[in-house]
Amino acid sequence: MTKAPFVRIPKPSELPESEATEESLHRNRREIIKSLGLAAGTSLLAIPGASANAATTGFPTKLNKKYLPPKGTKPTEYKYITGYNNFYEFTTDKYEVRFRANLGWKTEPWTIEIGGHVEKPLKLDVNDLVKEVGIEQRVYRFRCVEAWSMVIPWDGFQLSKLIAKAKPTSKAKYVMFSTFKDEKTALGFKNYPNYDWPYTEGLRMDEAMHDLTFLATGIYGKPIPHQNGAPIRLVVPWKYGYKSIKSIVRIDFTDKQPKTLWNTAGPDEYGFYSNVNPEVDHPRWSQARERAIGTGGFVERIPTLKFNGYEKEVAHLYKGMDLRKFF
Ligand SMILES: Nc1nc2c(c(=O)[nH]1)N[C@H]1C(S)=C(S)[C@@H](COP(=O)(O)O)O[C@H]1N2
Ligand SMILES: [Mo]
Repeated sequence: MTKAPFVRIPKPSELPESEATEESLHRNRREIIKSLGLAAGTSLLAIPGASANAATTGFPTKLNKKYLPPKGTKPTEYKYITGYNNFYEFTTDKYEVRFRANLGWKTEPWTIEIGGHVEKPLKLDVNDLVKEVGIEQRVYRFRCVEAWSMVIPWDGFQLSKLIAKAKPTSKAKYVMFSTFKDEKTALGFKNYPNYDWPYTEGLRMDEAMHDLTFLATGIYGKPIPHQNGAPIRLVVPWKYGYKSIKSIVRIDFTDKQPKTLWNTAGPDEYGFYSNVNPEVDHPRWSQARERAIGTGGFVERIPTLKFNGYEKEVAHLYKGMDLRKFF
């Protein structure tokens, strides 16, 4: 079967400390930090080639004060968010992704097709979509199933806005998302043939309509770098990171629970729901704690929270479900 992601504690020396600094990113981080009333952080380093394209519309964004950094946290530095990535279409090496995803891959223009149980199938240019719905900034926790976490200032818009445009019919019970599958762009399709490409993910309709469910086109007020899923990716902050599918090319409304890449690869290890839950361990490791990337020197182990800290907002969606069974 497929190889599951390995857990590896990164060393500070492995991070992109030596890249050239970029003044605009510094300014941007200072502004965010100021507007949040936080202490000034360390330097922000640019990634070569990042954001050469992507959805460039809608910036600068304004922070939505309803979605500030969760209590006791501050945003993870840009260099960690954009330097330590999971994007298996390119490579399973988290430090390599940012290089491999910036070797000529074009993400602008970019079209998303919307189909399945909708009144009328759509083809949308991402920049046109952003012009229509607008984007804002929100700071969310992000928790990978491999037990590491970050706090990320995303720019984007609520998925519910796109769903309203797509006009799903009453048959639509789930939403399925798909990433590109272009073998000329990325080596993962050939290098990891055991995965059921393209990468797909899914949500139940009420999860997709939830206020917190977000489509991101930016990070820290800049177009989203390739390695983070340019030009548009899902962000579902109360679920394990693999639900937050990158570089979306298709969205389909379905009447059945859609097939997902990780659930197909390991049904006993990666559930469809995948709500963050410190009480339900992964079969091969504990989910009770997580490594908060970029804190405490570099990595600090902190307790994992139920629904990744969003219990109040989302627990009602799962009333009556045994969350140990529907992991
Ligand atoms: N298309 C696609 N989306 C993906 C992945 C991937 O490999 N391919 N990895 C997932 C996993 S396991 C995680 S933890 C997050 C990582 O997002 P980040 O690199 O922006 O932190 O993206 C998710 N979305
Ligand atoms: Mo992940």
